[in-house]
Amino acid sequence: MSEAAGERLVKTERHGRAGLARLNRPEALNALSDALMAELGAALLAFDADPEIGAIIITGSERAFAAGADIREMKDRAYPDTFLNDFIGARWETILRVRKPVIAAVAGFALGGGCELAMMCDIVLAADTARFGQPEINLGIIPGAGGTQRLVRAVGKAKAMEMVLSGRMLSAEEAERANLVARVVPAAELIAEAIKLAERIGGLSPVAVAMAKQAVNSAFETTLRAGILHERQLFLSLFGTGDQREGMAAFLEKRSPRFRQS
Ligand code: DAK
Repeated sequence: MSEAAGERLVKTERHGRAGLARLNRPEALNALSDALMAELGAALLAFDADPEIGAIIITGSERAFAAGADIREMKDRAYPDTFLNDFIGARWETILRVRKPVIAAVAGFALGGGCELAMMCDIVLAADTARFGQPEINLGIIPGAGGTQRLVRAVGKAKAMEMVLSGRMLSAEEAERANLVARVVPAAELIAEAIKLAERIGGLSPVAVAMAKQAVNSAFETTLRAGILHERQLFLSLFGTGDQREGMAAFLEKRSPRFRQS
């Protein structure tokens, strides 16, 4: 719950087969407190377990997707407690347990942990107002939720090094050029576009979608050889599904497929 007014820190909405989780701490630019991360994790796992939902969207406000982990909460932390409880790292990694596709719909600031959260999502859609950065160096720390690793894989060493060492932010346009985001859309259309994308994915074969996500993540996380072997196993196993037979029959019968969605 939010500090003020007993409001939830993460509000959820359903739009057809799209589940939307909206970060709701506007007064702190959606700073990612422990309580917010716990609510976000619970919302994501609930959508993941819900057969009516096919894809998930995380978004923030017009001004900020999230301006990072909560600096007020972090400022008095001290080693070795930081090491022993790892800032409750498990809360930050709940998103990695979600099998359905997760889309980050980013408007405004996505900084520090906010940029890291977006990078943990499967697809990043950016409003033309979005700004991405890893400004931790200004606080005397470095990124701690994957920023030095996922950013390098997304944008390459040169740009990642500049961002991490200097804290410089990227505009939405620069982030798109650098392959940090899939697409930039006008801010007014961000949520509608994200829902359209989530609904499109959510209408496809759930098992094929989950395996496609796993296979692409293998490219990000393993060697080429291991990734290709993983892809092959997933590909072959899809021939044990009704959705493969339905998808191919529908193509040949020139009709829309009716995938099993639960
Ligand atoms: N934490 C707490 N409060 C924040 C905040 C943050 N990250 N960002 C903004 N706020 C608050 C401000 O304090 C201010 O509150 P009041 O003063 O009104 O009470 C309110 O939001 C509005 O912010 P500003 O007044 O500063 O607004 P401006 O438009 O002037 O500036 C800004 C916007 C985004 C440029 C600025 O707020 C800013 O620089 N914010 C901090 C950005 C930042 O440094 N982010 C990185 C934080 S470090 C880990 C997990 C996560 C992490 C690490 C490890 N593990 C699991 C191990 C992540 C670390 C980080 O993200």
